Amino acid sequence: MNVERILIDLEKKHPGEGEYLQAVREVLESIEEVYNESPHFESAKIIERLIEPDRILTFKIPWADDHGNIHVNLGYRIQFNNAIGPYKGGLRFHPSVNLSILKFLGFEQIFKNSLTTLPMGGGKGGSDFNPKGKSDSEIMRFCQAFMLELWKMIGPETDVPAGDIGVGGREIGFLYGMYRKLARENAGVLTGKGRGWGGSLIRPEATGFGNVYFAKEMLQTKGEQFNGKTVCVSGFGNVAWGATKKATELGAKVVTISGPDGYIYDPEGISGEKIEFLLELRASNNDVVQPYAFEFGVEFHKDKRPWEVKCDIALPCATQNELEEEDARMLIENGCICVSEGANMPCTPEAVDLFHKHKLLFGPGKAANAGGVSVSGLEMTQNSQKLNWSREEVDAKLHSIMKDIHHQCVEHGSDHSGYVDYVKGANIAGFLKVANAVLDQGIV
Ligand code: NDP
Ligand code: 2IT
Repeated sequence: MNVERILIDLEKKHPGEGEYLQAVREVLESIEEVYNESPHFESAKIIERLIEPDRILTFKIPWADDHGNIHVNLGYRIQFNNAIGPYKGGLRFHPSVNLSILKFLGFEQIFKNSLTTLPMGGGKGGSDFNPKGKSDSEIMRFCQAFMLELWKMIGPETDVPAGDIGVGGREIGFLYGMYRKLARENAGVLTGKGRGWGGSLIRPEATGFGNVYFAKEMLQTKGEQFNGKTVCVSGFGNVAWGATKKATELGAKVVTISGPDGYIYDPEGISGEKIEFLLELRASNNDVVQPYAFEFGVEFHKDKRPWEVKCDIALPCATQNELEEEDARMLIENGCICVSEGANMPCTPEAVDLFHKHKLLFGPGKAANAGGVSVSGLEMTQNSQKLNWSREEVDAKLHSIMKDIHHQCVEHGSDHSGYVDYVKGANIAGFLKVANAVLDQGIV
């Protein structure tokens, strides 16, 4: 495999799709050696078959706001690869959504889902709809209009969407209601459902909990633990909330959260009712964290990122490319020992290089945030069995999956000095399972 040639060809076909090309480059660079050791991968054109999605559906979504004004948004579903199970991955509603971002997320999802040990392929979807400032009834009408197109593409054994940025329990409810009406069936076609209608306990917490479980495994390799550590978290959504809750439970002090408006610094630690306040902030649809500073009388740093705050552990949980080289440098200078990605691709390649150079424990999103989709997989199992598992049962399974993912990374990412490159380990382990499935199933 010639990585540069593949990327040049890919860029010619998809000019300007920066995030997608960035994600493909990272995977190709990690797997190059393993790939070249097995000539049958090359002869079966495995890479060419994995880097293009199976298909992309794009559609328009006309909807009316509360004043009767009509808006038209774009909707997408990318079915990337289903060699190991039904297409599976979230829906993102955010004004920045475009094909490049959804293709990067869908591509990552293939390998992430492969690492979970569960039978799930990779997909992603969403819309450039901006939920900010919308009323509940506007969100409902938009979700219904979105599903009016999407339902033809999905099914419990075909493609199972879930949440992502801007899509949480409320949106999944509106989407599911419309699917049920159109398809005339109750099926596990979406995950992240409400507890009373097919949802799994722990799903809302799963990504954040899983991220902390993964970081805990990384810390253990150095004889370290969360207890007594200072943690910086970015974002204030579903993932940031779960990570803050679990890190605090394990005895750490989470001192920051952030939003598009800046970050708050709470030296006493974000715990108890303060953690639940995050949910109120998110549900307010205003996308600002500053109200936390008013509510609890702490510092707010406008238009800044939390990475300048001294911490032992950093958990970026907001969005892609939110932690750059300069931020990485500040974290290292301040003595940070571990960075675990709750968001998808929050650290730029330059930041990741710096973490590796300084031998930090660095957990890439496709391993460290796989807890969310893992519990989605467990929700699918419960739906198929028509059973509900207890909180303890789901949490124990999540914990064991995160340990397994960590183990796979160590197996494929350790060098002769014992340092673990978790990026390499996750990419190789995730890739091998999918590539072998594609090989086994012939040219389709
Ligand atoms: P949410 O919508 O619950 O929260 C995301 C929040 O982060 C939004 O409030 C958003 O605000 C904010 N945000 C966006 N950009 C920035 C920024 N630059 N700095 C600070 N805050 C920002 O989404 P989730 O918590 O579900 O998702 C967060 C990340 O985790 C995403 O990368 C997602 O792909 C990833 N993830 C999510 C999983 C899940 O199960 N939900 C599973 C695995 C990964 P605004 O809208 O104004 O930009
Ligand atoms: O990025 C992700 O893994 C998610 N947004 C969760 C996907 C899912 O299907 O639960």
